[in-house]
Amino acid sequence: MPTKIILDCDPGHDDAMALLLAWGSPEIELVGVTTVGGNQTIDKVTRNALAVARVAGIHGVPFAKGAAHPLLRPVEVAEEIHGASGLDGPVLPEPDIELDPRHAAQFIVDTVMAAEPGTITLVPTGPLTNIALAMRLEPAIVGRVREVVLMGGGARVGNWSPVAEFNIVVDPEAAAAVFAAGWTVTMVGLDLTHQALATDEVVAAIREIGTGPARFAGELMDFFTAAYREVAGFDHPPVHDPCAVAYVIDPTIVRAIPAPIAVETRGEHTLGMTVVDLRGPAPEGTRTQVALELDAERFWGLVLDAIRALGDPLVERVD
Ligand code: PIR
Ligand code: CA
Repeated sequence: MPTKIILDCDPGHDDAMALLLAWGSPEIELVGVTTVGGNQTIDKVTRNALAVARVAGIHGVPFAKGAAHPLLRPVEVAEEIHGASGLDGPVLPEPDIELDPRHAAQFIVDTVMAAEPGTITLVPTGPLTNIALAMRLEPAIVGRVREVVLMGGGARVGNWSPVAEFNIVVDPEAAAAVFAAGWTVTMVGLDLTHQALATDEVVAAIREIGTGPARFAGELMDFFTAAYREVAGFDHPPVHDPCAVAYVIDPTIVRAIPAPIAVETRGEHTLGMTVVDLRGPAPEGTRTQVALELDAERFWGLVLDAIRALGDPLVERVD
């Protein structure tokens, strides 16, 4: 039985890769895609999500637009990494599917409450605004979700500040609520995702597949590589978001350990820091865990298999 997930994302180059991985993997049933303002404004990331859906041939999956703003703070986007569109690089096709009329938070509530308890995994790869709003709309989702596997934070590393990661720091109040809710949360943060580097060999192997989605992913990685080099001085960019999807597909490619995790919402220098207590056996009943090590070879194997499985949707269309 494939694992049912809702991917809550802000595409975003690596979010787009997460979508390709989720749709191309038989271990995953994508029951919905929700968007959240993050890497770019909500209208841009939503448009990008629909464009990726067209490239990947995603059909029969509801897409719902979510929060434009963090819970309390002003909008902050990552334009220098993802460009003016939020998904600079490839030409984006016009979307060919309609958005679900519901707000993402309502969609999450409806979907989780209608499903068998313990069957839906939430996979947030952007700021946690929609998830926090869904918890407020219907607190019972906390007891019904199977688990939350999120890309965000870092135990020992930041990117948007010395100690904070973008997804957490742009909406720290939302993140604090999600980590404290009491459901099982796996933090797939920078400690892990900085091991998922799109090396030249990886990008060449993606291109080699030769299909539309493969070319699209190659162009995404070219832009992302140049941006990460320029902005962060990385030789090869970390492709964060598909790591969370990969953990759902096969948790054995990740080493994760239970640890209490708190989100700093008041620090002068530490706002948005994920404070992970690694001092030693986690207290009984700890429901949060931190991902620390990735089997990068198997990870990229999953990504390549998924892209291969997508085929060439825009070519195969017969209408
Ligand atoms: C990546 C992101 C934001 C800023 C930078 N510098 C790099 C986005 C990615 O989409 C990912 O979800 C997360 N936020 C990594 O911080
Ligand atoms: Ca993201």
